Amino acid sequence: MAHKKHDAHGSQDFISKYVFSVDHKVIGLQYLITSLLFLLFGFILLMILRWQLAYPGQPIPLIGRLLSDNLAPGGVLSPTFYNALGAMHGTIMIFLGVVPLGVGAFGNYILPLQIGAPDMAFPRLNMMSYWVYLPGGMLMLLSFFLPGGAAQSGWTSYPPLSVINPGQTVWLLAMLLIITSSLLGSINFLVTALNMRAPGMSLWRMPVFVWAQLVTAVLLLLAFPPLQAAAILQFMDRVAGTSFYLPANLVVFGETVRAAGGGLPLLWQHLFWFLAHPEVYVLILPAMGIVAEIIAANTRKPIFGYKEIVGAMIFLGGMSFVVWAHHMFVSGMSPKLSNFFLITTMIISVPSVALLTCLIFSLRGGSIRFTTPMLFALAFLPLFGIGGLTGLPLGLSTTDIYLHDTYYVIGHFHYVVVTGSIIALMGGVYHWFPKWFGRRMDDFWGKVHFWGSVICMNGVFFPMFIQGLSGVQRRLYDPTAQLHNLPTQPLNIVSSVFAWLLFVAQIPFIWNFFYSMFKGKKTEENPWKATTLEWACPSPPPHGNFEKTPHVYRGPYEYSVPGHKNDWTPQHVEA
Ligand code: HEM
Ligand SMILES: [Cu+2]
Repeated sequence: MAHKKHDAHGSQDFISKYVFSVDHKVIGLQYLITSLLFLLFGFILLMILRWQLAYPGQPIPLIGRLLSDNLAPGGVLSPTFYNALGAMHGTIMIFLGVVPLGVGAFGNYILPLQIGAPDMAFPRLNMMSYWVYLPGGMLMLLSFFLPGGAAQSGWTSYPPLSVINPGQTVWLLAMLLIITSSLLGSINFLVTALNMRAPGMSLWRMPVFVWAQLVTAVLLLLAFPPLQAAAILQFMDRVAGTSFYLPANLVVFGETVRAAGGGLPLLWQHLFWFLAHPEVYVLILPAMGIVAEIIAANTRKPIFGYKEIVGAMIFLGGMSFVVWAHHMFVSGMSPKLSNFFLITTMIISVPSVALLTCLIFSLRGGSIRFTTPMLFALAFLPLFGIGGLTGLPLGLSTTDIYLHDTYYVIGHFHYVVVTGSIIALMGGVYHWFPKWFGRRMDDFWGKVHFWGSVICMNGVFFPMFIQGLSGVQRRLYDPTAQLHNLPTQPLNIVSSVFAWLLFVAQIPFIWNFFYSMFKGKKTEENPWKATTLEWACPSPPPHGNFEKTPHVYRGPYEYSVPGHKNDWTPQHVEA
């Protein structure tokens, strides 16, 4: 049912085609460009912050002069601006960068194609998701220029700080928009994957990437409403004089903050982490889906344990709702309760290990093509492994009491989100670029980008484990103010130098991306000789995607099947 009738989609002038578009492909690309820009911006914030960490109290060359006097007097970052950089970095990277990239960009573009659908189930809702996300993101950035400044209470916005710190009101408003956008999106993804599959595309014939998006959508749909509610309550505490989170008789600088009070700061932590733990899987599941697709196409064999991978994803999604308080072991909960969360956390590590093991076994006996996307997928495996394994000591309440709020935690989750999610998403950009633009990215510069990124990422984040183990706290403005931090202070310089080099390593990518978009080598429908349906329509796919609705005859990864003509048999090919 490739729809010839376009009136269902409204007219096709410039604005409705490229700006307020209802086509999932255009919306996917809008998300792609926007989220990449946010990632870059969040990264630049961190490069400024890393100067302070490496050379505490010294003026920042060049940038220091550009910043106004109240942010960086004499070119030296002020402590409050340092906090704002940290908080905004975290918020931007997670809510405006990685999630919109993994779900908004990849999910939107690839999912309908992989299930053989002409578009998302609700194209207008889809457009609205983007047009709520973008203003939300802009509002978030705008807060830097407002009198109160940007949020300073970390990406977790813990009360009581968040209720009394300036800047947080706009942060909350922006979050309400961003959450709304995700909710609208997740409904759309669910209905699309469940209802719009081409004939023959049974659930067990859906590519791993589609499953990953489906589980992700369920997580978003169930986890975000509590945070939405929690954020509204915090907003009320700030502007309407309520006291859901402010404890009674809170004293700041010798003065009692408010006559009222009697709220529970801990309530926020529960509501927040009930979202934010599943969110971790929202960051990583699309990445795993992408890695599976890339590995299948580049080993020329079916991925190992397709059903086990899908089962593990579903189990992971379910379990992710009963582990949240492992972020709160030091909040004074009873040992019985902390044991419950310790045990569920150990259980959830099982499907994660199973998933990774399946992906590693998929390499066995494959005739591997070391293309640029494949290099990213290969790097993902051990590096995400480090991220996952270093999480275990954080899940054990005894060791976490020492490690909590140290740089070890920063090291751990950056291995997960940077050498995990981001590496995979980068691989995905190289993998699907030919589909998006009908042209290829340059392989040489792709490999330069790959090696530069992988080496520098380890250089940035590995030292953090050592710092954390030796007791360096996170969110420190001046690490040298405490004697026990002095021996590891040189590692801060190592980390920062690699962070700046990491930025340099992104330049070939940015150039390659935009150059190839217009001037790259032209490519046909299926340049990787892959089996899934997105490769069965032209590159880039026309409005409505498929000339005629494909019929699906087989599973997603029939590579090197004995007796078949080629070493790949696409899903829509009859025999
Ligand atoms: C690739 C370059 C990146 C570098 C060099 C970097 C570095 C850092 C550092 C040094 C901190 C600690 C800041 C402090 O002392 O307060 C930090 C915090 C954080 N980062 Fe990153 N990061 C990067 C990417 C990311 C990504 C991709 C994400 C998420 C998807 C992320 C999420 C966070 C979060 C949530 C925090 C905690 C912020 C807070 O304390 O409120 N980072 N990062
Ligand atoms: Cu968690």
